[in-house]
Amino acid sequence: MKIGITCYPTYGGSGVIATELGKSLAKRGHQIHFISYASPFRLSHYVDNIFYHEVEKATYPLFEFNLYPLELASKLAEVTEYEGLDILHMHYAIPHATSAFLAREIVGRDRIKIVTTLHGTDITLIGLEPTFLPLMKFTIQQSDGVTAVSRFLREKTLTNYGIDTDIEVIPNFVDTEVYFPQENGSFRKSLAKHGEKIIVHVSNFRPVKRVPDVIRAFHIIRESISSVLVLVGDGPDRGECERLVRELDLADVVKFLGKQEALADILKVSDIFLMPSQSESFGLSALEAMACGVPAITTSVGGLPELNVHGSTGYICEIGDVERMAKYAIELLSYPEKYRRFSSAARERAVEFDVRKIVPQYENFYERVLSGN
Ligand code: GMT
Repeated sequence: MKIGITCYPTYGGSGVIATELGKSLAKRGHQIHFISYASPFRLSHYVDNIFYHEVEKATYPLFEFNLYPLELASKLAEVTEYEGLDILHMHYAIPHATSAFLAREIVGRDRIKIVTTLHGTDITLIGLEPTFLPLMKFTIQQSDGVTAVSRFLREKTLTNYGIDTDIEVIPNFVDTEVYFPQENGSFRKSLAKHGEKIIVHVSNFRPVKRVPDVIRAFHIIRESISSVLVLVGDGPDRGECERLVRELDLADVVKFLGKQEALADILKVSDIFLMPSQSESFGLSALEAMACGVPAITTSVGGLPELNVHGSTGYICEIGDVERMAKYAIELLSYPEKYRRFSSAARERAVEFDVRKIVPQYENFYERVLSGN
């Protein structure tokens, strides 16, 4: 099949999933065309069967507003026409699937099928804005196929928008041959010079991630366990987090690494993964940590309980309960045998979401959409 993929090309879970999906589909013989305003950050080297089409910005001086959805629609129509695409797979309903709808009107409804994958904040935040509500509902209903990354997100979509569209749940995935448990003494030493335990968090530091809770939980953990905190990613809350670290006198034991390509290497030497989100449709970075054998301590929101099994692969807590997060981390780090059990259970659970198991679900879904079933 010839598939066009549009996603946010930036450092976030949906862009990772869209790009890794494209790379895996290309390896399986499909022709993949990425269409966006920038090349996806995970598309860092040449891959056979993959092409990238950059959306051109309108330069007309009168246009002092963002025309990206229209520019994207034109590019989608052009690539569909000239590359002979079968499917446009849009990640995020707004604006990507809305642009694809326009492109399908341009080329003709029988010419192309639209698959829309819902990732989370499109449904739980953006789509609920009164401005976008009718557009979100329309875009979902106009898609030829809709997938969601968790059962939570499917139910949320059906409830929030009062629609009866069939929504297929295809969970996020990880390459467990890239993310796997591996001791690396020298790298671990560069993060924890005195052999401390490594607590890790990965996110885009948006308020929904509640990163200050990670720091507050670590502040308690550190009173009982010799440990360091590694924070990966960047975003609007980073400044507040840096101030909180200084306020709690933790600057010597907290590392802000910013956005990191070598995420797998960092997770492989980590001991506990913390994800205290307010909302999380799936929690891709928790899956990546678990694949490295790192038990996850997360909140019980959204799709997280569909991934993280309480008392087996880690623990789940209520939002804001930093004391309980710390208590669970201290418990795991105090009993090596228990830790080993949780670590191997986390790895086993992650293997259920391996890319080689999940990508065929997308292929099967594409076939059904193309055949009209
Ligand atoms: O908030 C983020 O983590 C970024 C956002 C995105 O657009 O990548 O993540 C969403 O999509 C990911 C991939 O499907 C999910 O793993 C995240 O749980 C989801 N974020 C939220 O629902 C807050």
